[in-house]
Amino acid sequence: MTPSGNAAGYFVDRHRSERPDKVAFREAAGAQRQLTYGDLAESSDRMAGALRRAGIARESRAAMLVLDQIEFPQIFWGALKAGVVPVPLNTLLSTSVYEVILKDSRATILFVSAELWPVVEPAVAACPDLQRVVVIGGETPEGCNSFEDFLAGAEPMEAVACCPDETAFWLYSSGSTGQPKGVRHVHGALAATADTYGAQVLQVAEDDVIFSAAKLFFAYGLGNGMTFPLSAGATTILFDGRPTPDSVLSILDSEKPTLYCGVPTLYAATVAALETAEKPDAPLRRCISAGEALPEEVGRKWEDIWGVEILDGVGSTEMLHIFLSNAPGDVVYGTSGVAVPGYELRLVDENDEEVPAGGIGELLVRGASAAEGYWNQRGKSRSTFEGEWTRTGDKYERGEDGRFIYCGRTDDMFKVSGIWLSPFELEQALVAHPAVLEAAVVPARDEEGLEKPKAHIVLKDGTGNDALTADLKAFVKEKVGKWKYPRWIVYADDLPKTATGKIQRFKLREDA
Ligand code: 3SK
Repeated sequence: MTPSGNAAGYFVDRHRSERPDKVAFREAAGAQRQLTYGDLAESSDRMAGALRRAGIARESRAAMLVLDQIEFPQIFWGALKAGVVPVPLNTLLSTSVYEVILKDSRATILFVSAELWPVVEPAVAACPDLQRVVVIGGETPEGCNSFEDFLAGAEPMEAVACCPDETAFWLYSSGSTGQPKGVRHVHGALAATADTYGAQVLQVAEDDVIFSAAKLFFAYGLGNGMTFPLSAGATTILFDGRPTPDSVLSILDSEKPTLYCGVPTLYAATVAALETAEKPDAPLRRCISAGEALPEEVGRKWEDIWGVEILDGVGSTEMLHIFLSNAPGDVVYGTSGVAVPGYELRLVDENDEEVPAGGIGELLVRGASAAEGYWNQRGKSRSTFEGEWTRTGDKYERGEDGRFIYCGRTDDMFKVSGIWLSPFELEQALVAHPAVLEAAVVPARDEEGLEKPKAHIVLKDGTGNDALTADLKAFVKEKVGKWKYPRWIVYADDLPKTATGKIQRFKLREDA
């Protein structure tokens, strides 16, 4: 019997007797591999034994550059069982960033999907702490182990006893400004998100089939596709490819998920694709969105198409999952909703004074899933985790009805004619225009050196021209007020984004 402090007991081992033959993970898109709850309990025991046999010490880090495939949960839970700290990495980074992260984390073992080996291989040689590399699938490169060889003959190992406050795993957050930070999460944080957002907002049930377009390496995807379904005994669809409108529609069609977890850009692009593509027959009962605020229009259009509302929410890597969200049956598009049960929220001004209703302030959150801090970044830890409260770096307004309305990152806000302007408000107005797919607004200086809004636009079709520019300016003036309209509009094929879909406005600023 697994000791209760180790999260693997609740999420994995209890299913050994409760539902051993039920499918926990199924790979989409023809891969046809699956893992039952019984398989997961058994193979994660073997993974723990293999890590121990390989001399990977308790509390050392196991980097995971792993696609959404059935090996991911086996490694993650095997590591937790061994007391080793898995560090799932964003699969879309560059060699130089992997080198920074591998060195920073001092990982002693790296698990990597064969498809991703070429990009991390040059970094591996520069990381003296790495003792082993285990490659999943494909040809095993020289000096590495295959996944099968690494596990072969390993004695199953029971989950180590630990305290729920012990570090379980790290996630690297690059935020919207670049520098990666290792966010350290404890065992207890996993159940804290499953019991709050997972059980009370998403309301995952045993007969649900979940598909998260957000990958497992991202905190949002880790909850959606791993801990929430495992907490309920549900089934997750894993997809190792790039989520595009085509791939999402095809998975909705073939895998028939009941819960779909997307991000705004993908919802917007899928709504646009459905103007011509056929809508699949999928038994969706709930859709959620996070990563950035969902444009009102996109939420409405999706709901018109599917007859299912999107619960837009806000979370962070530091809080592990969503703490502010629209609730089922009580959705107001254009707002982020209210505190998720189990979390408390405050808005404060520059002097840390409480902001009165109607004012704009930085959002602070209190809840049991908060990280312990950043690895080796004491200054940033102290300025983010202030006792029980975590600073989010997001600016919000609280409406009369108590709902929170997103205004932008603290760093993205700027003043026009002395009045705070939320780039997000303008972006919302721009994407409501029928020609616009995406928009990002940043400050730029006019000929007098004063900051004014400049919009970067991705069109649904075609190219921009003067007539469209004039039309967009008039459209925004009409929607949000005369002084706020973008003085300049430039057209682009895409916008710079983090791997999780957040627009990197800092890259578009002229002082960038
Ligand atoms: O960006 C978000 O809204 C989010 C949600 C859940 C978990 C993690 C993140 C960053």
